[in-house]
Order: sequence, then C-alpha cells, then structure tokens
Amino acid sequence: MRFFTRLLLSVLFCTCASAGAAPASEDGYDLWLRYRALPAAEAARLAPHARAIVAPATTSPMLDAAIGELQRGVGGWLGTAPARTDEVRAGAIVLAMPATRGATAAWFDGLGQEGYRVLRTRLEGQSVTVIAANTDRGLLYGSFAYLRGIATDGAQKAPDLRSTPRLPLRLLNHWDDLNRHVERGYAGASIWHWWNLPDILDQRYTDYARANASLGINGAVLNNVNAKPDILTAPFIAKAAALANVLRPYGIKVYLSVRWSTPLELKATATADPLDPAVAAWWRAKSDELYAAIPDFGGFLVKANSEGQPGPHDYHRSHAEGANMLARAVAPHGGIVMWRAFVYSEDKPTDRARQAFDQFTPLDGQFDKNVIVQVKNGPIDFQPREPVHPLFGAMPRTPLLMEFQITKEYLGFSTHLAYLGTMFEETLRTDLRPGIGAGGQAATVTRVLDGTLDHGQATGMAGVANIGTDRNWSGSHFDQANWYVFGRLAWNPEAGAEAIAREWAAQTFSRAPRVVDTVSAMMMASREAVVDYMTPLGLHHVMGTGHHHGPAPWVDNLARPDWNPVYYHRADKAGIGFDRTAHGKGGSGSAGQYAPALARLYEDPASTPENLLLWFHHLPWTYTTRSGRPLWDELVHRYDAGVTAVAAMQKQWDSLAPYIDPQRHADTAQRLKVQHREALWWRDASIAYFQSINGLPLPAGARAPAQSLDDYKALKFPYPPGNG
Ligand code: BDP
Repeated sequence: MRFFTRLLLSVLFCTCASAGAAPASEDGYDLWLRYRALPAAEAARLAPHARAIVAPATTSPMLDAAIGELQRGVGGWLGTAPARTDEVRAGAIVLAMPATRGATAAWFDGLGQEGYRVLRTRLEGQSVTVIAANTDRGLLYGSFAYLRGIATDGAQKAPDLRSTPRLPLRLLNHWDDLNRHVERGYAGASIWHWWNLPDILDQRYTDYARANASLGINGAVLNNVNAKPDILTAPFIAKAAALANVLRPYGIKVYLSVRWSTPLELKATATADPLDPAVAAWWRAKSDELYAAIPDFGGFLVKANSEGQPGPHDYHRSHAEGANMLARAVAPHGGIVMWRAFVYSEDKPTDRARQAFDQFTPLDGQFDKNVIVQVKNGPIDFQPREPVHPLFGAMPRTPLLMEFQITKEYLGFSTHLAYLGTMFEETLRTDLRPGIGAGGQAATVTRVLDGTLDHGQATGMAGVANIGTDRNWSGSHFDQANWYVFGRLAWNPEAGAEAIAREWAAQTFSRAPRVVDTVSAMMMASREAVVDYMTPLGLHHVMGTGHHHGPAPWVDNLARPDWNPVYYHRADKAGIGFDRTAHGKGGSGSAGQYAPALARLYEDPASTPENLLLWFHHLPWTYTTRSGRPLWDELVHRYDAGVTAVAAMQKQWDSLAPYIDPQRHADTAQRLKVQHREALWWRDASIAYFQSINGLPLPAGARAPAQSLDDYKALKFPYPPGNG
C-alpha cells in the first residue's frame, strides 16, 4: 500500500478511536514496544522527519538490529517503514558515527562506548534527525531512546536526548531450571526451551532481546542460581551458545550460574576443593571450552555454601579462595565471577540478618580483580521492606553488585499490583553515612555501585527476572513495569521511579494524560499498600512456608529457627519486634553493622524510621508511635490502610475503562479483585494471630477478623507456582 493511502487509513482509524470506540484488545505480548498507528496529528508531525534511515555503509548485526527496530517502530506508527539508504536526504534519520561525513565532533563528546545523542540538526545542508554514537551498541540504544521519545511525547518536540549508562553491568538473573520450571516464577514456564535448543529458535528469544535492549540491559544469566552440573556439559554449552547468538545483536552477553561441585559430580575430579590443582585445571579447561563456543561469554554466577548448596567451606576454604579459583579460569578470556553474598549458616545461632556481613567483611581486599560480590538489597531476603544490606559501604576494596528481585516472591506473585520502582529507588537512595555528606554529595548506595563512594570500580545491578511463557511475559500487565523499571534504573539509578512509571504507562497503555496520571498514581502508591497489609512497621518474613503465599505469622515448627515467622516478629504478651540493637542492650547487634551515623539512627526507636521500627526494635504493645497511637492500634491502622489503598486502586482502574483496551482492562480488574480479597485476608489473619498473643481489645472502630485464627491456620495451598 502506498504511504499516503496508509496514512489516510490510519488517520481515519485514529479519528474513530478518539471519537469514542474502545481501543482494540491487546494481549500484552508487545510490552512497551507497541508502535500502534499514531493519531493523525501526531503522524503528520512525525512523517516529514522519518522519511528514510541513513546508516553507515559498514554493517554489523547490532547496526542491523537498530535499523530493524527503527523500521518496525516508525513503520508501525506511520504505516510504512522508512527505507535504508546511504545518502543523506531531507527528513532522514541518520545513524552517525564519528567517521560519518559531515558529522560534528561535539555530538560524540563524552558518549563513551555505550552512550548516544539524538538531535534534530542539519547535515550536508539537509534537515535531519541524527542518532549519534561512538559504537554500533550506542546506536542501538540511541535508536530505542529515539523511539521511546516519540512513544511518550507523540512527536511534539524535536528530539534532543543524550545519555550514557551510569553502571556497566545491567543484568537479568533467570532462576530458570533446565526442565523449564522457574524458581519463584509466576509467569508460566521458562522461555528457554532447553530441549529444543540449539536447533529450534523461538521468536520469543529475539523479542526478549529487543525488550532488554530497549532498556539497556546487557547481560542475562540464563539458569537458576541453584544450578545443576549439567549446564556445563557439552550439549548444554551448545544450547547456551545458540541463545548467545540470538542475544548478541541486541548487545546482550550470556552468563551461567554454576554449581560449586560440578567437576566432582560429573566425576571429572575426586574433590571440589578450590586449592586442588586438578579442580582448578578442570575449571580452566571448561572455561576454554565455553569461550570457544561463546567468544563473548560473560562469566559465572555462584551461590555457594548457601541454603544447602555446596561451596568452598566444605573444604575449609574461604569464599575468596573459592571465587578466585574460578576467576582465574575466566580471567584470560576477560570473564567475571559474580559471587553471591546470600549466605546464612545452619549451625550459627546468631541473627540471620547479620551473617553475610560477618562472613564477608573479613574478606575485603582478598578477592581477585574480576570477582564481584553480588549482594541482595536487604539483609534477609527480598521482603516487601528491608533496610539496606549492611555490606553496602562496608567493603571498600571489593566491587559489589546489587541484586534486586523483580519477580514478586514476597509481594503477591503476579496477582498483586506492586510497582517495585519505589522499592528499588528507596534502596538506591539510602544514605549510608547520613549527615556526613551534608553540604556535599550523600553517600548513597548508587555511589557504591558506580564506584564513586570509595573510588572503586563501577559495577551494576542484577534483577531476578519475572519473565516466562505467559503471553504477556510477566504474568500480569503491570508486572511488565517491574522489568521495565529495573532496566531503566540499571542504566540510570537516579532516573526517578515516578518518571519511569509515567513513561512506561504512556508506552504501554496510552499517552492520554488521564491514563498516565492515574496509572502512575496507582503504581506509586502500590508497594506501600502491600507493605501495609502484609508487613507493616518493619515486620518481615511472616509468610506461608515454602511457597511464601499469604500470612502465616504463627508458624513455629520448622527445622531451623530462622525459617520460622515467630523468629522474626518475636511477638509475646508484652510486645513485638526483633531487637537488633547492640549486644550490651540485649539486641543481636546487627544495627551496629551499619556505618556509625546510620547505626546511631537505628539503635534508638525514636530515630529509627517508623517503617523499620519492628525490624530493629522489640517494643511494648503500648509504645507510643509517631501518630500518637499505641503500637497495637498503629499496627491495626496500617493493616487497614493497606486494604483501603487496594480498594482505591480498584476505583482508579475502573475509571480508566473507556481508555484501556477491554482485554487488558479486564485482566487487571480481576487481579485487583483478588488482591483486595487477599489484602483483607492478610489483615484479618495477622490481627487474629497477634491478638491471640497480646490479648488486647481491637482499637475502637476496628472491624473484627472475618474468621477464627484456626480457620486461617487451616488453609492449605497445594501446587503453588514457583515453588519446589
Ligand atoms: C530465596 C528464594 C529461593 C532462592 C534464594 C536465593 O526463596 O528460592 O533460591 O532466595 O536467592 O528468596 O538463592
């Protein structure tokens, strides 16, 4: 079809849509890269500036990917994809590198290897849109940024963008098993079809890569941290190599999780002792084999001596000795080792929240250069709210990588709407040395990651993926936003959760201000609502055993004390909360692991942020909180606030029915309904339990739980997703 006929059709279509017809149904597969036909006025603004794509004559897979995406995007919006040419002409989009004829040197200033500049300017006398970068990778990211700009602003302004990533490692961690089960996955099976690989390549692999490249995500750990030895056998290396070939044009490197005892279990060595020469030689040879198959292989991720996984401690060697042995195997190829700090011991009776710090800080300075210690955002385990992990800022001679969990293991799976941007941002913005940066730059977690705090090496962020075979990738439409915000914050940790929510909403649903305002308002309040109805005031780990679905604060019979909710909330007749103040005051001492200025805040209930009160303190039920309410009343008040907030989200979403396509609107409405029911359940079961402990009456006006405590305790959940 000729361009103008198409344009006319899209004009007609869009006029109908704005005249009141409901938007056409969508299944969410396209994520935020929807490129639906633009309304007439917007198409008319864009068309004269997107007539062709001018690209360097030398081609590369990444350059082709960039051009392919520009053609797909502009083609979707206007009806005709701009052709590729090597001649500059008026109204073209020019992909420029420093060698491009007529290019201005200043365009490339400070862009480094990954940055881009997008601007409307003149080249060879013609008015053009330039996407400039020093590398084809920069052009890929610049092309996506150009498309995002139009998707969010409707081509109102001439593009003028410049960005470089703040962190070099922007990685997804897939907890995907080789049988396609996804540990803590709530969006179907693993997208990696290991059985069919390497011969059969699913279109999803390419679309996954496009989505990641649009955010700047540049690495993927393909398999679960609870790894099997098989991943390092020749057939699986060939499968991983096939995936690497699909992901490479989108700038994504492949990494693998490895099991410490692999050579022993594959019967190639008699031990897995890192200091045994045969073990080191095996890992060197295996690395050579990996790099022969995947020349740009990223490296290894290791969960060792954690939750029953083998590790160097089995041979009385330290984490550093173990990590360094692996690091030396990949170093000749430029690979890295990401060694996880998620450890807590089976036989130590000390507070679990302090164990990683206790084990790792003595090792600061002992790791090889290409080892990065990967630390979860908080010291326990991805709870709805945790304080920052005390290791950040405490290992000045060791690069630390942030591990966030995008999949919502503890925040309602993919049923509850919880935007994690605010949670990630809360961690990244935490000032590790409050007061000390006064007048200067605060000692934020971001600055640990970008290396400026201790003048170390810039690292990055890893996000435990929420991606699966569900048609919409993430289980729910709103969970796509958590993948999105992770990627955007990994690129720029200071981009702002709200700004990111708004741009996601505009691309995913509609640019209409009413939609963007309402959707982003829902998102911004959503995580706090979950905290309120699940774990208010610093409570944590009070969810159901194993699957982590629903409330179970009463559980006290698990093998290890620190698996039991009662270990964490410590409620008794007199009070509630975990005393983590100094030993001298009777606490576990973990507040003292923070830098002195932060530790001082946490040592005193009066200066502890109220949202972490019961994380750090055991307080009487009568303790006066900042609202003036006694602690018990405040707790009940928070549970109620959480439920009320979900009801408010339902109303907000209902009000958007005319603006959102029926399929995605109905799906989200159903989930919100379940969320409301489950928020009430959390509230009622928690109140019923704590009341059975403290024997206090409910605060005036508070509604009694709908059922008895025994009813809540009796609930069973066979076959939960993501577990086992
Ligand atoms: C916990 C999960 C468990 C993971 C573990 C980890 O419950 O499935 O294996 O973390 O991070 O959150 O290793």
